[in-house]
Amino acid sequence: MSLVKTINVPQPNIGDEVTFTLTITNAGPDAATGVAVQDLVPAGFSAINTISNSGVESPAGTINWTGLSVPVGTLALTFKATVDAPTGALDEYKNTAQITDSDQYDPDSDPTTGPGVDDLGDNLADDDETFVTVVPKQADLSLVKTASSSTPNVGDEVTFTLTITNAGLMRYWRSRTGPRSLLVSVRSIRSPTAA
Ligand SMILES: [Ca+2]
Ligand SMILES: [Ca+2]
Ligand SMILES: [Ca+2]
Repeated sequence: MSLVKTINVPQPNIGDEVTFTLTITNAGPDAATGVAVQDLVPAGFSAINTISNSGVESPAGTINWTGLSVPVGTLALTFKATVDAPTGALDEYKNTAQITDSDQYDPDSDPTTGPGVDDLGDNLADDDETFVTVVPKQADLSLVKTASSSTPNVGDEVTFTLTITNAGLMRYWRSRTGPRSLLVSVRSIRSPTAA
């Protein structure tokens, strides 16, 4: 058996609810029974809900499924969680999951040992362990306004420039004209009202 974890939105926004899917593949030849899967949801997510296949969250952030039957083919487990703002903690968006039990022998992985241990000591990747790291979108926007003259005369034409800078890693998708900066010019030739 093997396990792959995916997320429905690879680059969600902070505050989004996302759906994780754990796909167990049983390459046969027999159906697998007594299968258990554990998912460690990191600190960058909260409000875990809608856990499929009678999975239980206990303690907080750890989801366990037990007693699963996996026919030859695949079985998908899903749950939802909310993406929290980053705190800078190590691997706060790295989701790890593994198969932790099965009644049947697996020729290339061991459900009793998890990430960090080479199952079977064979120097081969362990296909019963999986992780997905989520990269939330960030757009660090700032705004600066400048005028073409700070001491214009009445009747002069002055150009104001608003510069929006995105110092974040991500393009700000509401900007239609450019990924890094956006220039907006406003012209004003009004005289001051009478004092
Ligand atoms: Ca395997
Ligand atoms: Ca393993
Ligand atoms: Ca191995």
